[in-house]
Amino acid sequence: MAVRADAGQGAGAIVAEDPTAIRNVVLVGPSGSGKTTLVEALLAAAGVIPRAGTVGDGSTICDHDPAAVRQQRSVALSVAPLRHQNIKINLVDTPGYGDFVGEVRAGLRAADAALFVVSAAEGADGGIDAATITLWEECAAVGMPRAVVVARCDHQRAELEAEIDGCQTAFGAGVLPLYLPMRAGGHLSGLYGLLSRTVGGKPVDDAPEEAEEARNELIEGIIAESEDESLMERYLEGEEIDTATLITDLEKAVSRGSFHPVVPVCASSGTGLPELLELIVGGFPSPVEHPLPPVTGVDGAKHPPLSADPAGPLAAEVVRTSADAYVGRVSLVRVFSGTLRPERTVHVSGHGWTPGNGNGGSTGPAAGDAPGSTGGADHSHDGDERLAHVYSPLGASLREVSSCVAGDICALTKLGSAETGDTVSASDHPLLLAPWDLPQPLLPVAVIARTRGDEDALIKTLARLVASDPTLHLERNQETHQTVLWCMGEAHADVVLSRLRAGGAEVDTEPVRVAMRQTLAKPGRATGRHVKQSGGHGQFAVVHVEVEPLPRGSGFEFVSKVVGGSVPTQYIPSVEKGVRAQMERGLTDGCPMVDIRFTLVDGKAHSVDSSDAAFQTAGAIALREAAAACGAVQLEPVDTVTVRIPDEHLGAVLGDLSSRRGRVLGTDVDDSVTGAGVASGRTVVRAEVPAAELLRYAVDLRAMTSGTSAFTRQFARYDPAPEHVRG
Ligand SMILES: Nc1nc2c(ncn2[C@@H]2O[C@H](COP(=O)(O)OP(=O)(O)OP(=O)(O)O)[C@@H](O)[C@H]2O)c(=O)[nH]1
Ligand SMILES: [Mg+2]
Repeated sequence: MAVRADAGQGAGAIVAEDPTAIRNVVLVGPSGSGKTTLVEALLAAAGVIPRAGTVGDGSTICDHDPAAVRQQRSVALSVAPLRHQNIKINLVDTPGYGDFVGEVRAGLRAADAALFVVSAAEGADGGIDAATITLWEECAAVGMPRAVVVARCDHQRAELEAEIDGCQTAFGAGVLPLYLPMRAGGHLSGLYGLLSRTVGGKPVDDAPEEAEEARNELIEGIIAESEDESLMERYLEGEEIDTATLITDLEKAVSRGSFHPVVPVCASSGTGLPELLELIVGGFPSPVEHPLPPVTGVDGAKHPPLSADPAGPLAAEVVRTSADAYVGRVSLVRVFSGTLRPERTVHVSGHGWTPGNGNGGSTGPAAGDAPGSTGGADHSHDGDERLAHVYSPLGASLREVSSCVAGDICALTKLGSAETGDTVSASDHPLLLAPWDLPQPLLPVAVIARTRGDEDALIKTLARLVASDPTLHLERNQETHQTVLWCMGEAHADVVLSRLRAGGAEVDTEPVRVAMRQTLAKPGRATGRHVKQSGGHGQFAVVHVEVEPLPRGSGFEFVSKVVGGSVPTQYIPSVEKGVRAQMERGLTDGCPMVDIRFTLVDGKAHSVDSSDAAFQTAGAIALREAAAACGAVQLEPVDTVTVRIPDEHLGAVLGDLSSRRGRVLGTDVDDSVTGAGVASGRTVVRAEVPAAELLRYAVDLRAMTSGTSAFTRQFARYDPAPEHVRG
């Protein structure tokens, strides 16, 4: 028995005993295409739930997060298993909205095959956006098996034939329908199987007109992909190839990722659901056939590749972390190798990701350059933890199981240090799985605790959120004194804020401030005089200085031209120290000074009253006096921005960059996917843009290009700020 229903505490939980009896399927596609509703319909059809809930009233298994209910769309990946023909199918629902692409990446990692769900309600193109096409291409690059589901077929605008054509145009080679829609009274009544020439296993006399032509096309497609080369010859000689052979070859081609069936479904009537389940069980690969991520020892030492073997070394990966009010931290885990059992000690290793690292997006200079920004929590951890129970997840509900074999997905609770992306392995055989690619969050949101009492809750909840969501970066800016959350977009920010509030922290947002700098407007001279000699031990230090602004990026230069000991040698470093401290503090508004040469030319000392402290103060005063005499110039950070966009948006993007005071450095063909110099229909624009103008660029660029663009940013330098942006 490969799959069984667990009795006892985990009543109803579906348990796979063998990886070959598992299919992990991720549902991806544009927001609103019907993924969550489809999962619900499949669960109801398989008897996992008594009836399907709806996204509209927030009663689905997958959209259980309060933010998902409020936003009426999925905001996180969710796992729901069902059993069909003695196979455990783990459906991994993902959000289609662009902000949550991190969840899609995790879902792809957890699964062995992908269902691209497009909507018949969107007209002939199924609402297939550029992001979905890019995802398709990425899956193609790694040979991920894929099929296309045309959902929402009950919609009155549904034009299924045009829709199927639209999918072929959008996704390209290898996309072919296995079924044609049958209609009764204008509604989808069933699917005509092109290979079997049946509807629901029964022959019909009213086959769709175009069925034979489509059948031939399908057969030729299958034969072209067949590993049996004699098949093509036999077919061309007129031999009727038997259906069983064709189905076997078709399933092999689907499993290899070279053939992509299109299946229309209607969640409300259930049409297409049995066909879809059959495709998943028969055509999609089991975890045994899916390549596993590379693995090393925790110190990076070489390790032989893993296989989906329940008896192999334990290697599992946290694909999602969430918090449950009752059980605390819940880690959703895909087991790649070995078997997870309750009440064992396991090893949990992180990747040492530090949020903010490599993130070009910083209010000030990029991380590394920025004295003001710190990465936030330290994510490097590596240690043993005790497992309590192992659960089978069904959306938010957890059912206890006695084990979870290689290839399956389960939930673990109370793994205190486990974060999304971490590897869980055996404590006596610790391993580290190579991390997956994650997008950079580029929308800064500054948060502030409403009261002092909320501060503790804010800090604690933030640490937890950052650990669970690798697309959320935390920056504590020491210069602007702001806590900045870097989010993927406004919908992501909304989820983050609602989770912060649910964690007990009353938080408000405030405008994000950009860390400015100052320099001197022109060269000049000044005197720093610190003399206090009325009673007791006095203080005496006088310095005469020359100052001048330096080119951008020069930093600070201190020169001494003192002759004849007018400032005693031991106090010259004191002057420098005082000047440096004043530069860091800034003049009045805490804005540090940069790019200045400070030359000490002369001064006076007193044999008793002069001291290190007195000369530090005199140096600081000299700088303040110099700034008062020469005037100060506000400098703002400027970033180098790289934007990748479809050519048709080039004009709009360039116009918008110039309205952001941007300076375009150049435009080029974006050949990052097509290869050097190969036209791609996309352009890459490089520009320099003041950071203050980029605060909402993530949102605005997406709106301007309908989500088809991407950008990165990297601190370049400071430039004089125009009057209206000066703080
Ligand atoms: N009539 C009808 N409505 C559907 C069907 N499938 C989905 N819908 C509706 O379409 C809307 C979007 O469906 P969802 O299931 O939330 O779509 P999704 O793909 O999960 O969207 P995201 O979570 O944002 O990616 C909801 O209002 C559903 O009720 C269907 O087969 N028939
Ligand atoms: Mg959804």
